[in-house]
Amino acid sequence: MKKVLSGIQPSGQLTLGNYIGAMRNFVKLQHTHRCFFMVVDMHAVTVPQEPAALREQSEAVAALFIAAGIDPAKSSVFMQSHVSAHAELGWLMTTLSYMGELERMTQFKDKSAGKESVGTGLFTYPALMAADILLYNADQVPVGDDQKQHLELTRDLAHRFNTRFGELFTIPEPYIPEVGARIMSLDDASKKMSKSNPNPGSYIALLDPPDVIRKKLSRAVTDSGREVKYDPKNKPEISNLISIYTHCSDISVAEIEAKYEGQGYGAFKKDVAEAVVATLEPLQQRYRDIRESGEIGNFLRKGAAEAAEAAAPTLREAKRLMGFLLP
Ligand code: ATP
Ligand code: LTN
Repeated sequence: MKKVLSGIQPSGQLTLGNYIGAMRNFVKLQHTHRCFFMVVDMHAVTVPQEPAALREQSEAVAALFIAAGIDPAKSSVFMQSHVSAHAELGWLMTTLSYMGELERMTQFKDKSAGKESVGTGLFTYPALMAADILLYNADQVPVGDDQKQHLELTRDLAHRFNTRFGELFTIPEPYIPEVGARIMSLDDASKKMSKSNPNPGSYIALLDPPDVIRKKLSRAVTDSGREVKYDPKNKPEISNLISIYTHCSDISVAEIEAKYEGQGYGAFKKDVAEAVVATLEPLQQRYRDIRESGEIGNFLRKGAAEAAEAAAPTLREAKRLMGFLLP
């Protein structure tokens, strides 16, 4: 069975962008692949996190994985920090990566722009991400468009290791949705929707109550004109809402365009909001049930044990090939 691994940072409230760009595919792939899904807490601390908030968000993200439809009996769901092999192989990958290639990473450039001091963890972040993926010899990595560059680097590091020390790592492929790989911010369609945006009006959080969702979508910025047409270049705001709509309904992009022909934006925006509410309400109910059940700790322990078992032989072999004396 081919393998899948992905991770989401507990760096804030998960958004509709995380759901459409990544989590939905997690759920889909678990039927055909051996899957590992992590809450990447060690990545989250590459920017400052308040400890109590980090703890709460970590549990919330784990519960949202399950609420979104990931079956912990089928897939391993775990905290990155519970499997120490990530930190260890992460260090080995750091030693294989070059300053120049890490400096080119756009996520690093965006997150460090204008900051007076930038943590070194933010810089070496992609090496840890490479370790996450390579430890399990993942074939496919479901992510949003913004992670493509990190995946390229992972492939380069895997190839570098294999040629320098001996064949070990599978070269992973990104698995990116065709529409919705980059859900944009509701207040500015030139930026991706992001959970760490300080303006909550810029994103739909998966746990936003229905009225908040309606309000945020009614205030979403729209392009001038009144044609509901999927044209990301010339109509980025409306195209973003169309992507959201098609993902939260069974209506195709072409059908949406036909449905609102000659009608302007008003009715369209209302329907988008209702589709989002209908998609998120059952997920929110499952989320509450899971949090109340007190079971999260149990499935995270089980997931970590499975992951540790799968990761251990790869880490050991990587060390052996690099020339470490094995205990
Ligand atoms: P942060 O803002 O804290 O950097 P984020 O919202 O970008 O976080 P991540 O934890 O970095 O979220 O991403 C988790 C997954 O969700 C990744 O696969 C990422 O590509 C995907 N993703 C994040 N934002 C979007 C988006 N706006 N559209 C589509 N996919 C997204
Ligand atoms: N860098 C990713 C999160 C992440 C990840 C991973 C995704 C960490 N490790 C391994 C896929 C596979 C992000 O910022 N979205």
